[in-house]
Amino acid sequence: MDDIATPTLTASTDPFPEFPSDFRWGTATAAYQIEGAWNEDGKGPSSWDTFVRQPGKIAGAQTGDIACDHYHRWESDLDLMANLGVNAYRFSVAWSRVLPTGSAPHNDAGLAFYDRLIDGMLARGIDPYVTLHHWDLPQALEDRGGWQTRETAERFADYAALMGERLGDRVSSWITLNEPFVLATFGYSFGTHAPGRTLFLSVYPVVHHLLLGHGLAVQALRAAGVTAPIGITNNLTPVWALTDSDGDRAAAERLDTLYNRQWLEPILLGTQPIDPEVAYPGSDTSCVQPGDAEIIATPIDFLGVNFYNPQQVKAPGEGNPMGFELVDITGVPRTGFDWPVVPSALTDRLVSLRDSYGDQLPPLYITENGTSVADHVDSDGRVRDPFRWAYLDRHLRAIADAMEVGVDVRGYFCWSFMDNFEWAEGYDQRFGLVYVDFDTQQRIPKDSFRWYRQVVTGNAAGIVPGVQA
Ligand code: IFM
Repeated sequence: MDDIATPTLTASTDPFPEFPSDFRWGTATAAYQIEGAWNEDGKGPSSWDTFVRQPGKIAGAQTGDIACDHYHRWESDLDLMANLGVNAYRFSVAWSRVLPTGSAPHNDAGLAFYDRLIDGMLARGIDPYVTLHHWDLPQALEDRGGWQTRETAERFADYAALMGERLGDRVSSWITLNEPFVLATFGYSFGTHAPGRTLFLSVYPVVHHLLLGHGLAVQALRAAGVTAPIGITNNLTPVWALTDSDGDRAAAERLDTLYNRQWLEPILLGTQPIDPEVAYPGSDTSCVQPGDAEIIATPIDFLGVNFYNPQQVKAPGEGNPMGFELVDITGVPRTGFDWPVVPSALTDRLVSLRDSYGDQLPPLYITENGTSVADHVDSDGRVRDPFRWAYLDRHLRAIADAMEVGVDVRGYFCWSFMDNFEWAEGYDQRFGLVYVDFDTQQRIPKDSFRWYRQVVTGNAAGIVPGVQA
């Protein structure tokens, strides 16, 4: 019998902490997850358009062909976002919508979509935070090896330059890559995300070219005249050892390096903490060229942190070449995805970033945080999601705790504005503040939407946000 009940999660009844008056309050999405219109107006195919068509890859054989149909509904979606009261919105550009084959010539209709979207945001008082690459690589580049090749890093820089020239007069902040760890690991190592390659430990060229592409893109944006802040978004998390044994601690160090440090330190410190020959046996390491480390370390203005849950590991069993084994974190609430909820781990992660990197750490933004819930529409038409606003409440308080001890956090972007295509899980995991009926495309603001509106419009200070019907 399971005698340890999973704890429930509730919001705090204490008054909300005060956030700075210039704090950025936002929500986040990504192109493939919401836009739909996968082959309209000259858009070229992306790695995700291809991947979702392979049998068995996505739950229920779902695709992002239509997704939230945001490509056609962007105006009413922005109206709803304005109603939420946020002052910032993080979205991504679909590279193959603006450059159908990944490189010139560009597609005017695709560029015009992002012009309209950005102008629509500015007209509503919402600052555009643009992610250049949230995993949907133009298929033409993937066909030539994708992020395994230096060519993709170079084309990424050309694309960044085009975006800088075209949108640079209106974009508030630029994010080069979203979660390169996830793209390299699930896309290229294990193949559960696009492009579905299974390089396993031979993945090092992908790691290197993603970092290089980031650095080249920062330089290209600057060369295009961009003066707005530029950063990168990493998913960063504490990695706990199950016990204090040497084996478990070595395993934690190994995953911490792969998950966090290998993506941060080349950028912040100019040094790669892994020796690729050791960390990635079997990888071709000839991809590293003289001068690459300097390009990767091109200064950035902020670091985007995506946080969902901590990780726990133990020493690997015999024959496991990964160097760690994941161990479930028990005794805490769990999300719809069955992820453990530990808000204090976010405080720890933010404080340890500051402690580890000191003056070399730029200001931070929480560029994603949120939870999936098995939401449903009640008979009165309302979507009650107390778990979600409790999750947001607890994590915002965790961020305030880190700020209290001096960590420089400038903004928070809730993942996600609306329910959307959750990659290999299809539409089964709902992360939105807005419920989407994917049959009718009806949008229904959830209780958490009203809760978050109170937080962002009151700047959170001193209120105990609740939810009205
Ligand atoms: O939906 C994703 C997003 O695209 C990247 N970060 C994690 C989210 C939830 O899984």
